[in-house]
Amino acid sequence: MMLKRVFSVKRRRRPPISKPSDFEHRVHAGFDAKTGKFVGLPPQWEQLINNEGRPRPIVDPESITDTSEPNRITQFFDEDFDVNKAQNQAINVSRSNSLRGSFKNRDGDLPNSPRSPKGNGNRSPGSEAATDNQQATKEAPKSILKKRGTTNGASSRDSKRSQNDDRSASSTRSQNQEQNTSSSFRAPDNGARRSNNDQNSSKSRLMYSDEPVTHEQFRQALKSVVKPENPREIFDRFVKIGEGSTGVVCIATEKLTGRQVAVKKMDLRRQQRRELLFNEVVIMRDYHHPNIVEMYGSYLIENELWVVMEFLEGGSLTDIVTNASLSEEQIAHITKSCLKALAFLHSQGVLHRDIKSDSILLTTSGQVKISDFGFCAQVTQDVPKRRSLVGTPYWMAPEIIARQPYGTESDIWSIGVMVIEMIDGEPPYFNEPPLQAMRKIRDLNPPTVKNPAKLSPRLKSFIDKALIHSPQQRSGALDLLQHPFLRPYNNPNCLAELMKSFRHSVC
Ligand code: 3AM
Repeated sequence: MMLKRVFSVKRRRRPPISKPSDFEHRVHAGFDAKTGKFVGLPPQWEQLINNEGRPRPIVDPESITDTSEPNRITQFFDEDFDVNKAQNQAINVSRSNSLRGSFKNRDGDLPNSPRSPKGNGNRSPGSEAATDNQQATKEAPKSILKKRGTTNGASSRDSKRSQNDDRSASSTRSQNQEQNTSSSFRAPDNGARRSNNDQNSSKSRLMYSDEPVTHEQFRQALKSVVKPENPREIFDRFVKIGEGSTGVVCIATEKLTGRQVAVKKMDLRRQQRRELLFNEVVIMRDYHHPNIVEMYGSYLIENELWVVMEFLEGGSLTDIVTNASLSEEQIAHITKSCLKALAFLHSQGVLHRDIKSDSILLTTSGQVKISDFGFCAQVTQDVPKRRSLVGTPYWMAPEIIARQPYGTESDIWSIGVMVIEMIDGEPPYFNEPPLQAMRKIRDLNPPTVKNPAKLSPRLKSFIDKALIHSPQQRSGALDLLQHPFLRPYNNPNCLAELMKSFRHSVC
């Protein structure tokens, strides 16, 4: 009887679901029974599954760049773009972020670069590629540029993707407001910037590229921001000292001066999002601060981007936190140095997005500098928030994990986690798999150190201030620099003794 009633219930008609359309086969994953491992996974997934060694940063899996040829860079600019609507017209974060400035008008006018701290058109060190820029423009294939009348011209794939993308698009768009109708594929500028009027005009003529961008085209774009020389003629005695998330790092010697430098070599074809390579070059080129690692130049050697920078012989803070016990004075000195760099970057609208002990380098005298700018992003007045999931899981702020718009405060959370690292030797939830840890960061009360009783009230209060769950309530870098935990300590040499035992060793 019951059964009868059940079966007599009229079946609801399923809503019609169309077949998928316009999809791309970007990832082909499989399982290798012999090795017992997954193969073909995007690097960020692989990292989540095989979490061996130091955790690596992840970038929004929704905007993974396929590194096989041909590839697409969807550049997002439309003519008659209305800045006021920008917040609702989302596009791809990495692209907006990293290739911002990779497009210029034919007249050589700069579409963007709001972030040169000098703001006066001065060229900054490492930007000696102006003539090369012109060359790149000539060489860049015109096919990748498409003038676009309205936003409706976007492909359905783009509009679908854009639903999850970063609002920073509007930044890029507004920064790229141009008066010319023609455009060409070019690389970031030499540090000059447009006037505020130009940046804020609500109507603009912008550039758009929706064609596949090949490896070669991408190379050409990158070539136009690097120095034209062959670094092998300038440096020799390359010795590998480590491997980061984007490539290997070597020490080398400058032939002319004998000075030691660090060279980061990044294979363009092996990047989670190759567009982010522009960050390494452009951010370090444009921003100079005593607590930021100095870049001397960048070069393109076949398929590798080489970033040559000052060599910090003390190595990374990770080595120290995992092998030594730091005093509160030393913790304060390191934290203060990082906050000074962040206060500067944040004042320019730059978010680092991967603050952790691995990104902090030291000299043997105990100077502390932030490095690894490969994941940073820009916020502006027009686009005060970012949205992409970018960072290293254990250090990520809850708002990033919760996919809420975030700003400079997310770096402050990571500083709080890094302070815990300096006390406990590892970040909170480090024994959990990354996804589990991220869930806990998002859902639980802010983490604390393993043994809070060991801390001075001032240090405890500092951690509590940095690790406030709500980004609105969290202090900024400048405020935190005034915190009583940091104020009493003013001895820049407090690390010198400890650093004697920490020196880079070659691999
Ligand atoms: O693998 P470890 O931690 O020994 O500290 C960085 C890391 O070393 C080091 O290269 C490795 C991979 O990122 N490194 C990166 N940039 C550096 C620099 N400018 C550097 N070491 C010294 N100076």
